Amino acid sequence: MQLTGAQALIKSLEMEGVEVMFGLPGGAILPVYDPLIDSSIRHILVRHEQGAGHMAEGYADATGRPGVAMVTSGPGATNIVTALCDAYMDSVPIVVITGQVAYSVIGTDAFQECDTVGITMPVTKHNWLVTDAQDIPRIVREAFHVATTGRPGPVLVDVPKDISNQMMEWYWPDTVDLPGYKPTVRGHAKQIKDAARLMGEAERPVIYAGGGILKSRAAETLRELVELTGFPVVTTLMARGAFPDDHELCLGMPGMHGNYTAVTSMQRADLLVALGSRFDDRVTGKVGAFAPDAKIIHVDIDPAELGKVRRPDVPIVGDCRLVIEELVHAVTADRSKRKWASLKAWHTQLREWQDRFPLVLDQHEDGPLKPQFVIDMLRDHTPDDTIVVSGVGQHQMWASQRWRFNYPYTWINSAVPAAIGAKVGKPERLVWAVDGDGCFQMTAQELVTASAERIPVKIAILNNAYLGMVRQWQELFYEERYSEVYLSPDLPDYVKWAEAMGCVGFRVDHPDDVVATIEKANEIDDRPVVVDFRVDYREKVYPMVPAGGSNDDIILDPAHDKPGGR
Ligand SMILES: Cc1ncc(C[n+]2csc(CCOP(=O)(O)OP(=O)(O)O)c2C)c(N)n1
Repeated sequence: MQLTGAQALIKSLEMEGVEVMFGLPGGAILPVYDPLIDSSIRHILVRHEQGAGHMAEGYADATGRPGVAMVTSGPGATNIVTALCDAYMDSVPIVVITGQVAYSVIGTDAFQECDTVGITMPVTKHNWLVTDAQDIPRIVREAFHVATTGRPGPVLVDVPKDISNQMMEWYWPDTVDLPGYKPTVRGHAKQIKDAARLMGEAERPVIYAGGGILKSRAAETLRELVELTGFPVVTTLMARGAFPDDHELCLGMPGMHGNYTAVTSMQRADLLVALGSRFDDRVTGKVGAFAPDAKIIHVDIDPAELGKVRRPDVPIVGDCRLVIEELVHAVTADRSKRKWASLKAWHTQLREWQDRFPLVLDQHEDGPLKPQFVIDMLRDHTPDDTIVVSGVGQHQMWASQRWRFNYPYTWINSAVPAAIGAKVGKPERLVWAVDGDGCFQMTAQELVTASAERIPVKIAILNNAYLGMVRQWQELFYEERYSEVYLSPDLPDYVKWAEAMGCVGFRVDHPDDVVATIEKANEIDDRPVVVDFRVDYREKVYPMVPAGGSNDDIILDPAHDKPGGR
């Protein structure tokens, strides 16, 4: 069967099981948008290509399936670079198709030409410039394989316009043959045994669970290991939900804005079992002072992670789920041979820290409205499996700290567009984005997309009239010299803006109205909702470990003696 390259591309995406893609057309990708009309694939027309990339990420995070985005050459391609970089840093499997000027004119500064493969090389796991339409099915198969196997990540396929128009003979490759790419998925038997031995000797162990648990769909297996060993678990920002917050062995989020117990348990640990985590600087603080007495077992699918920041005593390359399964067997065998160290004193110590240093809530009846209170009310008045999506800043840290994540795949970053992608992938779930007023202004135009496509996401703006997290740093570390962080509470008018974008808009500035408004928003199912919560701009995120400081120097909320829940 003879097809054009463009037809072959769409057919290849269908063969890969793609049901939905996010994109925006232009000259160089026009040939591919034509056969899309006859395809089963749902296309969601975004208002800015960055949105397409983040939507693909949100879709991938929520469903575990790769997200797909398609954009044109030049500015279309450069607009999606932020999302590619984000997906690369967060190991999110997305496949991005870009149009390119005709292969015959590449290098002539043709209209909307840019070196997309060159620009995106450092922020993709791999990318391809297609030079022959006959290669398209093979390349698409390889692209999905590379994006979703090993350490997942973004890939990009750049398709010149003349290649899209070129005829090819259709085929679908049965297998993928990439001799240079064979990720190791099973842990080394001796290392697994060594790990079990170390685990049996530990008196103050902590499982340091990272995003790799979610990427490898290992949440269930992790629970088995925890219940077998009694080891407490911290879940990093990328791993929130990988282990249920309501479990008695869950300590919550560690790191710069982690809670006292999670941070201090790692500092005092004699063993860290790092599972799919990368010793990020936001977790370790000053590396030289991090967990000084801890031996390290480090499990990661990416060999480059092992020893990158901290030298492990037992390095294990492999898929987290498979390695944890192997660890469960090894631990069971080891425990049948000898008595493991008692964890009683450690558990008592952890409980004492939790009781002494809970997260605080300082909401007065008459206001001002506290952002932490809004998060608590959202948490308490939404179903347990609600998907929570966040921007970046104070609101993100409060959401991550205070939400009780009891289901995996319910915590996603990158705000409005990622929320839209998540809702497309999981239409039966409630999706709430918790956003800052600064972040909202960066990607809000995608609410037009959500309205047009009837994707009923809900957005809670914690409107503190500032780039709050930056303001917090200027207050604490630049002697309250506030430089370019003021935004204004009512410019823009978020309710009017929401309405102009086809959403329902609400405004809340008193604590008494929070719950009723959340409940009203939960009821709306036919369009997006935006709630402008006017919150106290003076609130800061605590606890906090100053950047570059030791985790031992954690600063607690000055109000920590006041009543509040963990
Ligand atoms: C694209 C981008 N630009 C700048 C920053 C730096 N930054 C980190 S947090 C933050 C403040 C965000 O303000 P807002 O969305 O209002 O959230 P808040 O901290 O007030 O909750 C900024 C600008 C960033 N993370 N990303």
